[in-house]
Parts: sequence; structure tokens; C-alpha cells
Amino acid sequence: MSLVQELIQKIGSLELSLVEKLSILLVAPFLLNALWQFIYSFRKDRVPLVFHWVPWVGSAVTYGMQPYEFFADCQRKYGDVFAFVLLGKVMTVYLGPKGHEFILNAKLNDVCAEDAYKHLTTPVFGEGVIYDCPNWKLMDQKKFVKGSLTKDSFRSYVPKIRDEVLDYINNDTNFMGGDSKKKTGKTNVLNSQSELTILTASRSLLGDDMRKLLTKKWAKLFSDLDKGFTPLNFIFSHLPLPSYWTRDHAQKTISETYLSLINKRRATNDIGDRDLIDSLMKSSTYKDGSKMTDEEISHLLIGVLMGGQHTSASTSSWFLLHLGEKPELQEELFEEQERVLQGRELTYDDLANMPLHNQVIKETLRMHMPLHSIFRKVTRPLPVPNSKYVVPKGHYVLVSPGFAMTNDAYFPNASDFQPHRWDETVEPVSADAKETIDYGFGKVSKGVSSPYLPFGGGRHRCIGEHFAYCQLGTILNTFVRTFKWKAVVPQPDYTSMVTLPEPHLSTITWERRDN
Ligand code: X2N
Ligand code: HEM
Repeated sequence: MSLVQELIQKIGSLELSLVEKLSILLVAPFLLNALWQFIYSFRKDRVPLVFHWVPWVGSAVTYGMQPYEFFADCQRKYGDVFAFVLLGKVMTVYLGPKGHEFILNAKLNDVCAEDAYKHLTTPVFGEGVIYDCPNWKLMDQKKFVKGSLTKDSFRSYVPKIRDEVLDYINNDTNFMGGDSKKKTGKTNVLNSQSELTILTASRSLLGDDMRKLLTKKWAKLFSDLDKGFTPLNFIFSHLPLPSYWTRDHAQKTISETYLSLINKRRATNDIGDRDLIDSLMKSSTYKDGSKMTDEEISHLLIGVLMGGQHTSASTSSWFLLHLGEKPELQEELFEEQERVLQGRELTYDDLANMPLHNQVIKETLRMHMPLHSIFRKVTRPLPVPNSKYVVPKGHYVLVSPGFAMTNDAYFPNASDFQPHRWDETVEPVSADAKETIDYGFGKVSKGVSSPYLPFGGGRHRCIGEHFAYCQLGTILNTFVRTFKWKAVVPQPDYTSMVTLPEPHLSTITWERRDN
């Protein structure tokens, strides 16, 4: 008989009224949980655990609402290393650059990203890719995708992305709705930027055929899939809820559509150098000689598009809102374009000559790193360097570069949006920062102790950085060319997958420059 059953029986046999017995049963879990924490606090080999009243839930609400405030609070009480309970999981946090190193450069044998993410990602992307395969396959998949994200491909993407943005601005009801006489208006950027992101990413990475499919009928499917990519899905991968069924149906329909395009291209021998699909069809042989199946390619396409969607839409929403508070910066950006372009249309190579545009993106990512928490599951007892602590197998580690990036200790006046803080930044030239390492998808920086890591670091580092800068730079250029706008920057909402601006307050008021 379990201890709990025994306790319940003991309580049952006590000479108390029913109400008294029930209240003991209700209160007991809380008291036992508190007692357990008290005893646990004596273990000198364990990271200090943040006290919580509600078993299982733990600190979920304070963390979920304001993670950076929660971390700052814990840092004051416990220092840079502490643990908290998040919905049944024990999360060990290590704040600051040493934490970046500890977690992002942890050994493959000690921590595991698959076990932290696969419940969320596999039903959305599909089987056999990203976190539903061994790590060496992920490294190869990242190599395959990265192989298609070249300067040449970006050169062909910039005019397509610009074309999509202009078409959207002119014709979508979020902006001019086809009325060329309309000179001013209000737009919810969260709506407009998520649509613009999927349109521009599909047109460039998936090609014209897939872009043409993005009509009203398809918008529903994409939104269904999207609704399956939330923190709720991170906590519960399968629940008997309609949003879970529509997620599964959308995954199936979208991957079948990608698969039929792959089949069509193969059947007509129509494989070129147009997009990511062509590229994956030509090079997706793993290092052990086996090939990705076409179905796996279609799942990888979903994963890559889904990842880029949330991060990029959030970033462009934020920069539009911040620039809306800084009309003088909009003018500086406009002048930068005039100086570089002199009336020409934008090309990819121009983007490199527009430092202020890139600094706007860089500063936006500093203040609003889309992923406020990065997780790994611990698979082997993991000693915390320079301490007596060991993180046991089965616990999780959490790293938050976004915490350092919004901290005055590393970025003076961290809460001010100042793209000019990056003027004349010389990248760190310490030996540590210059050294690189290749985990199988190209060279990345070996050290990850920079406080600025919006794209993560180590073997799971992002490969989408250059595509994101290409897409975001082109969107920013096109907005600055077309509009002047005003906005008030809202608070971040941390309860979604990425740190979004508060949805109901994400409006800009624009006026056309060619008034
Ligand atoms: C219930 C407050 O809301 O009381 F996508 F090919 C594709 C990122 C996983 C973030 C998990 C938990 C928030 C609880 C709030 C690809 C581009 C990737 C990279 C508590 C009451 C996927 C889970 C978010 C926990 C926050 C990262 C992404 N580049 N994309 N209480 O995945 O990279 C990809 C990679 C994750 C999270 C959370 C709560 C490759 C509440 C209120 C409520 N989080 N979260 N990507 N919480 N409450 C990606 C790595 C991977
Ligand atoms: C990984 C951020 C855009 C594809 C990551 C990681 C971060 C990140 C922090 C590391 C996750 C971890 O360690 O658990 C961002 C930001 C983006 C962005 C801030 C935009 C502003 C993109 C885009 C793509 C992409 C556009 C695809 C074209 C990936 C992939 C990984 C990754 C494949 C590797 C996942 C792994 O190895 O576990 N990204 N990302 N990302 N990202 Fe991005």
C-alpha cells in the first residue's frame, strides 16, 4: 500500500467530523509539499529550489506571466543558479554568460533537446525530423537547409519579398485595401506581420506554386496548425480538445500538399535552384548514406517555416511599434536608403550597406528575443561548475539569454530602444570569441559566453539568422519607403510561444509618404 493510501486511511479512522476529515485531505498535499521542500533545502548537493505552495504547478504562474521579473527576483534571493517547479518539471536556471556556457555548450551526453521539445514539435511538424530523430540527423538536416540559404538565393529572394510586401500594402484590407486614394490608416501589426511573414517566407523558400495556395481556404489550415504550437501544447502534447484535432488534421493536409509538389517536380524532372524544396530534393542524404524520405522532407519544410514564422513575425511587429515612437529614426532610415539606393530598387547587396537598418533589427532582437526560455532535459547527473551542486538526471536546465540582453548590467539603459548603441561595434576579438567549431552544419562560434545571443549557441544554434535578416531587412526597407507611422509600444506578452507585443495594443497609425 502506498504511503498516500495509508495516510488517507489513517485520516479516515480518526474521530473527526466529515468536514474536518475533508479539510485535512485538502490541506495535506500542500503541507507535505512544503515539508518536502524544507527537507530538500538541507541537501547541499542540490541547487536552491524556489519555494512554492501549489504542488505540481509550482512557480508556473509567476514565471509564465513575467519570466524576466521572476528570474530577477530569484537572482536577488538565490544568486545566478536556482531551480523552480514548472508544471511537474524541475527547471534549473543559470543566469548570465556563465549560464549560457553551462547550458548551450553542455555535452551531448549530458543534456538533450529532443526530450525537452519533441512533445511540442512532433505533432506540429510531423515525424522523423528536427526533435523526432537522433541528434546527428538534426545536424545533417540543419546542413541541408543551410545549404540552400546562400547569398545567391537571398539575391533572388529580396525582389520577391519586396513584391509581396508592396502587393500586401496596396491590396490587403489591413492597409489600403486596393484603394489607391487612401492616404492614412490604422493597422494591427500582429495581424499584418504574421500574414506578411508567411507570404514572404512561402514565396521565397517554397516557391511560387506554394505561395499561390495561400488563399482564404488555406489560411484556416495554417492558423489551425499554428494553434497547435503554443505553451499549452508544450505542457500537454495530447489532450482531447478540438484544437488538438484540428492541429493534427492541418499537419496531415499541409504535409500531403508539400509532398504532392515534391512528387510533381520529381515526375516532371523539374528540379532547379529556385527554393528550399529544390535544394532538399537534391541534397538530403545523411552521412550514413541513407536518404530523407519525401515525407520527411515535407515535415522538415513545415518545421523550418513554422520556426521562422513566429520569430520573424514577432520581430517585425516589435520594430514597427518601436519605430512608431521614434519618427526621427524613421527619417534617418529613409535617408540611409536615399543615400545607398539613389532611386534604384533594393537588392540583397544593398542591405549590407545599410547599417542602421541592420542595427534596428539587432536592437529589436536585444529587447525582444523571441524565445525567452531555452530548455534541455538532463540525461546524466550534471555538476554545476565551481559549486557543490549536481543537477540530477530527469530534471531540466533552462537558459535565458533574453534575461541578460534586457539587463542594465550588460546593456546600459537596457529598456531604451537605441539602435545607435551598436554604432561602431567591433565584434569581440578575444581568442575565445574568434575560435569556431563545426557540429556538422558549418562553423559556429565555440564560445557562447556573450551576453547577446538572440540566435542561441552551440550545436542547436539557429541556422535561420541570415534568412531572417534578409526577410526583415526587406520588410523594414519597404515600410520606411512607403509610410511614416506612429505607435505606442505595448508590454510584452510572455504566455505565447514567442514574446509578442500585447495583441490588442499593437496598432500603428500610418500615413503614406507619397501624400
Ligand atoms: C496557464 C500566466 O502561460 O497564469 F520551431 F525547425 C523549428 C520555445 C519550446 C519556447 C517551448 C510555459 C509560457 C508556461 C507560459 C525548427 C525559429 C524550432 C527557432 C504558465 C496559466 C523550437 C514553453 C515558451 C514554455 C514559454 C524552441 C523555435 N528558430 N524557431 N502559466 O521551442 O527552436 C522550430 C527549431 C520552444 C517554449 C511557457 C507558461 C527548429 C502560462 C498564466 C498561465 N516555451 N513557455 N525556433 N505559463 N501560464 C524552435 C527550438 C524550439
Ligand atoms: C534554433 C532563434 C529564425 C530555424 C534557434 C535557436 C534560437 C533561435 C534561440 C536555438 C534554440 C535552442 O537552442 O533550443 C531565432 C530567432 C529568429 C530565428 C531570434 C528570427 C529572428 C529562424 C528561421 C529559421 C530558423 C527564419 C529557418 C529558416 C532554426 C533551426 C534551429 C534554430 C533549424 C535549430 C534547432 C536545433 O538545432 O535544435 N533559433 N531563430 N530560425 N532555428 Fe531559429
